[in-house]
Amino acid sequence: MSYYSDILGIQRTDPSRWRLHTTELGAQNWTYIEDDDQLEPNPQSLYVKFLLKTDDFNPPILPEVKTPFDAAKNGATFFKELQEECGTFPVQYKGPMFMTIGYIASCYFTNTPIPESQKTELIRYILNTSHPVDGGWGLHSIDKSTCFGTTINYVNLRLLGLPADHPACIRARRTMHRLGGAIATPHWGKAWLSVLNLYKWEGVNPAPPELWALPYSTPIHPGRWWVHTRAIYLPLGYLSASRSSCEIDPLLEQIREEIYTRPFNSIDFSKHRNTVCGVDLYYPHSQLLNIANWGLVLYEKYFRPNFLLNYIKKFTYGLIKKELANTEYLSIAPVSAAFNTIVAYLEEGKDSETFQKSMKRFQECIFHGPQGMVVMGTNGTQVWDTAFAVQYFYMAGLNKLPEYHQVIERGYKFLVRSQFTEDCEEGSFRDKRKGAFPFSTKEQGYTVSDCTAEAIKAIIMVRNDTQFEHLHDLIKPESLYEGIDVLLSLQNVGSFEFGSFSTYEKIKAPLFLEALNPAEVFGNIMVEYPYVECTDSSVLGLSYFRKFHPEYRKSDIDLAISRAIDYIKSAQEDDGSWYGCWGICYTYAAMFALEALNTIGEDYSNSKIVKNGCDFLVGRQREDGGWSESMKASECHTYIETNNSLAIQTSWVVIGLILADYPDRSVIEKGLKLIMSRQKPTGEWEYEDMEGVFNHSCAIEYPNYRFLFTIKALGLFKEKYGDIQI
Ligand code: LAN
Repeated sequence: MSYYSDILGIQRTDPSRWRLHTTELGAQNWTYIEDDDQLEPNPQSLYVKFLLKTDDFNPPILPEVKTPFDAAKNGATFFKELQEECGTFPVQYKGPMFMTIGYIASCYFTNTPIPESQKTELIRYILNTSHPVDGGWGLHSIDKSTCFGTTINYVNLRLLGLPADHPACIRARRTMHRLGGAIATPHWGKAWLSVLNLYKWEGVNPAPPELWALPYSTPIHPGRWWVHTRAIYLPLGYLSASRSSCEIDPLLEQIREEIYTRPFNSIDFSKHRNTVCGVDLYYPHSQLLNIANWGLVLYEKYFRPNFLLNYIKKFTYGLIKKELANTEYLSIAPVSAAFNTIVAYLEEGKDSETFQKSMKRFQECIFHGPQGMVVMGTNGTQVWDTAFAVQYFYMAGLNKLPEYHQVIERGYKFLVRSQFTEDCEEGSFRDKRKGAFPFSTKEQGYTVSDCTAEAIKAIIMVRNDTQFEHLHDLIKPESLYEGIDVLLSLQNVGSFEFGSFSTYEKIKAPLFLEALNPAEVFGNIMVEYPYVECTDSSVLGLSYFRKFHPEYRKSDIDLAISRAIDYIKSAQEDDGSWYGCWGICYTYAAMFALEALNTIGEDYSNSKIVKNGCDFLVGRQREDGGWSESMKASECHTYIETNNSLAIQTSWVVIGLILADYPDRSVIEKGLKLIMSRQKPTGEWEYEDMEGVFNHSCAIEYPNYRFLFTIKALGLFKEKYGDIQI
């Protein structure tokens, strides 16, 4: 089955045997066909051939490009082939290097075998992403080597079967020891190592599940935290309070002796709760957190009565069950999914439906790609990317050409199917979601403000198009009203960050709670924050809805939009920029802000904010007409470029400038030329650099952006100036 690649000596599987299955609701699963007879009856999709660069992927050379619109059409012709029948555009949503440990640890803990083909490709991905200089790994795939990344990925390799004397392990071990050894790994690393019995729980800062039993009115109640942090600390609290670790075995004994700079038994772990490698630290502990931890350690050691521990375990497991029910056993994202799976195993056993289903659905987060397989940041990007695809085909005027109708139709149908039709279980600390939309799939179950707004906008575009009259009734106006109700309910109108929108919920606790952020490697994880991009998208969705449905809650929507616009204006920095939290970085946020301001008629000629926003961008145009920003910009909150211009960042700026009605067209044309120069004769744009980020420190790829935003930029130009040569 396996053969060795000639150059690197890394074992790999046969790319022509992999198949990707997508369901009506966008769930993605990979299978490897071992049986030769099954190959022909199950042909490989074009997307898989493209992704894995199989020998038989030969896209046609498209007509020569003369105008920006020609480039948009060629791009769309290539891109449409990547769509699945269910309407989505799957991608390997990779970047974070701390997700795979969850899968490996939960399989190891529960004695669940990993299929050989998957094992081979998981190893290959880790080896292919090791740092070229020192053989370690970072928090994300383009990071410097950190103690966290290096330790957990070393453990991954060993548990996946790579021998300790494999050259990659030898190099990684050297780097790990240089960074202080596993003792210096941050909180989440210590937690995973403890689950695997490679570290001791007494050396992990407490994550007391008792917090869940506080009255909800307490500002630090976890139900008020950011949904991800809450979801992770719920099962982590359970596991750390019950000191759960898997059984020790000879392999683990060996690893124990490999990952530290001293013999395992000579380490007093309780002294190392706060030992964290300096290279890893993005958000060091506050004094407040250190004091709280000190008190909690004493409480756990001397004062926590057994009956309370048992009660709280039952209580938290009840909440985990609700989370699993609300997400069809997926959990919000893979970090908590892996912890939840282990807790389900401990509570209900290996044969239980809860454990089996969680384990099965975890597979949807594991995605193949040219470098191998990896656990992604979420179970996909389905709704977000599809909403953009449908919208941008309209904005680029591609809806007028029949060859693009199928893409729009499939995308629209998928979006309609992805709307939430059920609310969450009572007592889940979740808000009303019926009518809203997620980032990935309906089954994942979490409302996101901007995803709701962008999906509603896309759906309305198709519903207004007479060419698709036969599809209008797939969704009733009342269902859109429900979505708008949820969106309006998400605006921060209390005492926090008035007028803004956050990601999944309103801000529910004071922002200074960040002082209790225990994770060390991320910023802004404790509570919801105001996000300018989420606010911009919400304005786009609301104003588009208002235009076509003036019959519904018009005055509420007017008020929400004007409050949101005030927030967007107040979020602009003195130099005219907006800091982007989910894309890299200022170029991303500027595009959204300028588009939102455009919807209320503000442009370069009549708005100082828009003028300053444009001037900030134009002042940073490079010699070749493009723009570029590096992940460092997100980390350091400063505009920092990369060596080369980038097609995506250039598209973001061009879109912003076109929508702001920037008067000097030559600036825009130079940008467009750069975008066109990067397109291949097949219509494709290739990967250039990281596009996305989260929590200020972790980079993540959005592989569809290189089609979505380029097509939008090129098409918007043609819609404004005509199909002209530049
Ligand atoms: C995402 C991906 C999408 C993203 C946008 C829709 C682009 C954004 O506008 C709102 C926030 C959201 C939904 C988002 C939130 C955080 C996520 C889920 C991620 C960046 C993908 C992975 C990340 C998740 C938190 C990773 C787990 C790690 C933690 C630090 C908790």
